[in-house]
Amino acid sequence: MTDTSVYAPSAEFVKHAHVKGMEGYRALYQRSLDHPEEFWGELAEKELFWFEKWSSVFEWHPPFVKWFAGGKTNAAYNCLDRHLTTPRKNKVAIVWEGEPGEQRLISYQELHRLVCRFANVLKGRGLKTGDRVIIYMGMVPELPVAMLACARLGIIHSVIFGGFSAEALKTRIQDLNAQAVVTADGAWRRGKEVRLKDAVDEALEECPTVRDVIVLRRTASGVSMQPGRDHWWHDLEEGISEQCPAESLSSEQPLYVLYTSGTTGRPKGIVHTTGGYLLQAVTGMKWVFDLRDEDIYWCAADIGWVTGHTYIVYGPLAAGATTMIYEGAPDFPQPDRWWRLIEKYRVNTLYASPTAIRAFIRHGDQWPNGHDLSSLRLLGSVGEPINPAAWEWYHRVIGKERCPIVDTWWQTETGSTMIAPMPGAVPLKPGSGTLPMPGVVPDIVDLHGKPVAANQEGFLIIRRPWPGIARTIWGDPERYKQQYWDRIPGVYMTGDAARRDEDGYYWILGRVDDVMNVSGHRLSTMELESALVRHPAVAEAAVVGKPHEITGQAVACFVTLKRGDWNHEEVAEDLRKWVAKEIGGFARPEQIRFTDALPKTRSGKIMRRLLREIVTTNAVTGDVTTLEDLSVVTRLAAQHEED
Ligand code: 7RM
Repeated sequence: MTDTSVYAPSAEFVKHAHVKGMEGYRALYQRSLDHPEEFWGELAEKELFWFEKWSSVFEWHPPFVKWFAGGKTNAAYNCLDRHLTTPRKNKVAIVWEGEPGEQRLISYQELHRLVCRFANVLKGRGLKTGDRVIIYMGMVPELPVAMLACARLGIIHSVIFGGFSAEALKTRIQDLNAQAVVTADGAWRRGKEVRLKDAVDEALEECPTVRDVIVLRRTASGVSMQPGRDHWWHDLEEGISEQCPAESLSSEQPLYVLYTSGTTGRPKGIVHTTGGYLLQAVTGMKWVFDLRDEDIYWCAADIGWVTGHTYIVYGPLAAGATTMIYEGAPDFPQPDRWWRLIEKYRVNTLYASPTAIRAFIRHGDQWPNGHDLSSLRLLGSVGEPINPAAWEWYHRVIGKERCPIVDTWWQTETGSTMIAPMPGAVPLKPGSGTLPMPGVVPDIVDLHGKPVAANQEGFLIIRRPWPGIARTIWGDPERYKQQYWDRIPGVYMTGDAARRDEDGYYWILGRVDDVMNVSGHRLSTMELESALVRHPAVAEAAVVGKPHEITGQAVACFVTLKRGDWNHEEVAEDLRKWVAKEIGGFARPEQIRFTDALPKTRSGKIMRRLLREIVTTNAVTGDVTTLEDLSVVTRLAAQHEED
């Protein structure tokens, strides 16, 4: 799978970069390992505002860690107030475009005003430091306003992606015993309304701890309001004070809880705290996104998952950036919406997922080619391994072979990017997240924790705690310990398989349970999927292992074809030959299933666990609350019965 092509940063890019050349990267990295306290301590002083200085940089009592203990700070103060004494006060903080086409440009000063007003609304409902507020909204500016208002008061927020069902919402509210819900009447998605308030009403039938529901009017389509419990956002803001000092909070004050799927059916509430999280978020803006003050920076993720938290809200705002938010679907009203946005706002940095990129490949090059994308200077990828074909397309068609692509490996639990290139320093290899970020000490080990040789596959672990690491799982520290720290004692288990090449570059092979063994050959689903999508007829593919009497596992493929008139039997036969040619006869798929969509999480990850269940038992059990479109699974299962 190693692509031998290497893309060194251009002289032009290096000239303006924050970190220049490999010497620049190596010096930073080495210092972060040799003198971690000085390294992070100096950065914390330089990059963040503190009401009171910390007494220790970190305290490590495995598996629990504290960063900047004794220090007092506030995430909202860092994202807003401190910019108001600088020329950034009139800079655009948020560029927003609604799906129907409205535009808002919100300056730092204005965002500060909006956050103070809403923080006073929360205070007025009796909410205080340590309380939990659920935020269930679409991608409107009031979503970050609500997050920052909570942060201002030390209220722990939990953003639930607006596409989640009432059922998923309910279990999360219950897990947190939340006191309030902030929502909207609805959200726009592909020209249709997502009825958010209806889902809240349904969820709250079994959530006795929720006293207040605050409802933003977005779609004005009419919702039911329960007297005493439900309030319109604009009513509560009437006559409200615009003064609201930021609370001086412990560096270790929980900032938010974000739910993520685990291997069991029960989602995990990942807890992030304030000082360390924010420090790594803000430093990554320079190191990975090479942020300049004049940039229009766009992370096209949803705020409902960690990429949006760190790289739409906290990182960019703490860094004083202009962060763009687009409310709706990428293909609405036409598949060129993203390219239109880039042209219109002269976007400089685009950070997106491979799954989005593959969807655009499927729509065809005419959509991006119809727009001026020359403002772009940096591209990013996150969420899953990017297959070489998608990398190449992104580089050529979107970046015009001019923009470095930062492939960033990280997790909800890590808080910010962990393995990622500094684009003015580290030569790129398509498909590799390249090298570790400062303070990050990864390794690749076998089941007993023993490091494996170069190019050998193994478990990706992290040896030392870093500032932004999740501190625990909400209400379940024991699960945190077992899940991440006990399997190989004393190290953080990422759950990913990877290998490190002779240059020290990391290649992520996918989740550990996505690695198959066919006739004693280790095969990664990624490797197979990558081979399949190189075939001219294939748009997207997911591969899972199907239990097999003789070979242990057999390769089962779910394939989405590009538009066209295909003879499925012929294509299937062709694909078998193709895979045999690309990888080897042993990898030849036993089963190929065509489908017009793959089951995905809301953040765009293919849910191979479900596909595995389909090929194994023909039924789907376990947690499906993170699925984007449940009907996809039902259709696949039904199709199986027909076979
Ligand atoms: C940021 C995010 C985490 C899992 C992780 C990996 C996979 C994420 C990459 C990647 C290869 C990447 N958080 N993953 N980024 N694999 N290359 N650049 O996605 O908690 O939702 O997912 O995603 O398997 O463990 S997450």
